[in-house]
Amino acid sequence: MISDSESAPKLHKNEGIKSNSNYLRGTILEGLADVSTGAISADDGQLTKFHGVYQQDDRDVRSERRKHRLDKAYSFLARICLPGGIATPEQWLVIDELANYCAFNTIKLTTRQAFQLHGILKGNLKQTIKSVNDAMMTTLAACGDVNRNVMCNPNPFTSAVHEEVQAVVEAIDSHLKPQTPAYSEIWLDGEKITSGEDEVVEPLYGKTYLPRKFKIAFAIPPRNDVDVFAHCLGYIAVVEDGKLAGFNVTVGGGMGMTHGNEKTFPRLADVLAFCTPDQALAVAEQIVAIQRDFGDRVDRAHARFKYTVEDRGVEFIRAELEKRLGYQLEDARPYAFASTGDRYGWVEGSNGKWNLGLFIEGGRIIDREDAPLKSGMKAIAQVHKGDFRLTANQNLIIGNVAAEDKAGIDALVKEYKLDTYKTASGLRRNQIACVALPTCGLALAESERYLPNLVSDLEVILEEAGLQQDDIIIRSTGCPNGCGRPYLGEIGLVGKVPGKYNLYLGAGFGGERLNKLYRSSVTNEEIIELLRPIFLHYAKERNEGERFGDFVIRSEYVKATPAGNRFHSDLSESAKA
Ligand code: SRM
Ligand code: SF4
Repeated sequence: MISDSESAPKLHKNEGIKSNSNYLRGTILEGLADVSTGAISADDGQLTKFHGVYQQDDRDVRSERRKHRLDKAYSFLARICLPGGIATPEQWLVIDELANYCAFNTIKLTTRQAFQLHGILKGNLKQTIKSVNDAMMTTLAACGDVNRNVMCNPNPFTSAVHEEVQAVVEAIDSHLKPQTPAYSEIWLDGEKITSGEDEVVEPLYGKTYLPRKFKIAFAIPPRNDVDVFAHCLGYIAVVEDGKLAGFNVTVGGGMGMTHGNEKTFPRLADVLAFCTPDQALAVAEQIVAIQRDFGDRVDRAHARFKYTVEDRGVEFIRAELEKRLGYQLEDARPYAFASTGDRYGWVEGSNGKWNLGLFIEGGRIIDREDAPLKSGMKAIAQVHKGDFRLTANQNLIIGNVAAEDKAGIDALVKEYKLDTYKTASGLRRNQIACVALPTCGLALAESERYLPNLVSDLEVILEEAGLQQDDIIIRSTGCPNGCGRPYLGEIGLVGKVPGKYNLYLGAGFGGERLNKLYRSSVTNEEIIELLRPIFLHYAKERNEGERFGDFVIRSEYVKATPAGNRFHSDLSESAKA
């Protein structure tokens, strides 16, 4: 007879780290105080993620330092949450100033509408996080096995509904934050940022939190700029007679996979049901609780909510949700998306204020000799009276500008060469590249430092084909984790080894279809050679209004991917080679 202890599968070791951490305290404080090393312990490294902090090292100098028997060049990444991507000019100036104390002296605008500061030395970490909190922002739950920064279509201009949706976003974001006092104890010298008792204060998460990270996004059709189907839980605003009627709720999206492991795959969310604005928060809480109770705590590669939905089925999730809510939800209502991209240039908002969409290559705010972006953004933040909105495409909107202030902003944009959206090709304007090297410890190949150069090479072909201004979505990542949502690129590049990428084609322009592997392990030259005839073919034979991703399927370069569980099937012989 098999005893319970023999038959129960062994939980992943991170479950023990969480459980024994005294609600995310671990020995982080002791580790920070240890001046003999620039690093912290591996277990604490898992816990600091919940606090929005990752330990990293500069991979550009790793082998050189190894040769000289030096420790790795350790530093930390802090991710700063901005629900819906909104920051004030004052907050921008704080981040700008903090970046000056970081090894890389840059601000990164992420694909989930957050700020990242890379290269913080251990000794500066506490003061950095304190300054972030003093400016009414937080790094809490920017990472870790909890709900992360809640995303929202950041464009304030389309309708008053946007403001209403943003209010729901902020309520859910705040409601799903971990409640442990550990964060304030460690980073804010014990200041209490939450009400409640000092003891157990995790009514939703409990002491082992979630099996894995959890992500929520809100989209407002016709724009799907947040890639709502890539998220664990999504809300698609339903606007009827100019009013917010509610949301179609989506469940089970996610991008990450592992090369060579077909049990892992990107998956687009299913549309589950409709909820009213008043029900949205309870829906989020109960979906998170379902994942807490049913998610896989044994195999972290199978622990995302997308696998819970895939394995148990969307009907099970709906029934379980309704049981926990104590009421039935209505069926989903019609919706339609037109694109996942951003709008550039000036657009007047429904409130009469103006919004300027800027293209920020790779989301990297940095001073380069030819383009002093960081100084330019600082100069704008010093005079701007509205807000900033980070987009899910790593771009930036200078929001809520009064008509009389437009000329002043324009002059600064021109002076600091922030108006690259005017000259960038359609392909460049629609690019996303994840960070990858030198900071990302998981990168197998370059991404942020590679994609702009590839796009320059491809622009020569686009020019020849007359496609310079056509919007074509290209996305790259340095590994298959999918931080730049590459499986939703009409062209997707995913790093395999240094200098080689898997080339994917055929995602839907509105973010409703995954792409498919076209060629495996190809070099830069091979990518250009492979794409050249396809671009020329597209220019010559596309139907009126036909998108590149649809064309490559109609022309049989790749088969369509109807669902995540078919991502690895229906490959052509050359893709398998
Ligand atoms: Fe990500 C891990 C960067 C959005 C899927 N991601 C990482 C880490 C922290 C590497 C690590 O664990 O050591 C990267 C830090 C690199 C660096 O130096 O900055 C990293 N992810 C990023 C950012 C900064 C990419 C960017 O260029 O903007 C994005 C930060 C978002 C934010 O503000 O929260 C970022 N990551 C995403 C997205 C896109 C999204 O959510 O829309 C995904 C795919 C969607 C999803 O979650 O399925 C994503 N990141 C991952 C994964 C794979 C998760 C999985 O299910 O397998 C990892 C690795 C992991 O969790 O084990 C990862
Ligand atoms: Fe790093 Fe991979 Fe994410 Fe790129 S996709 S940032 S290489 S984990």
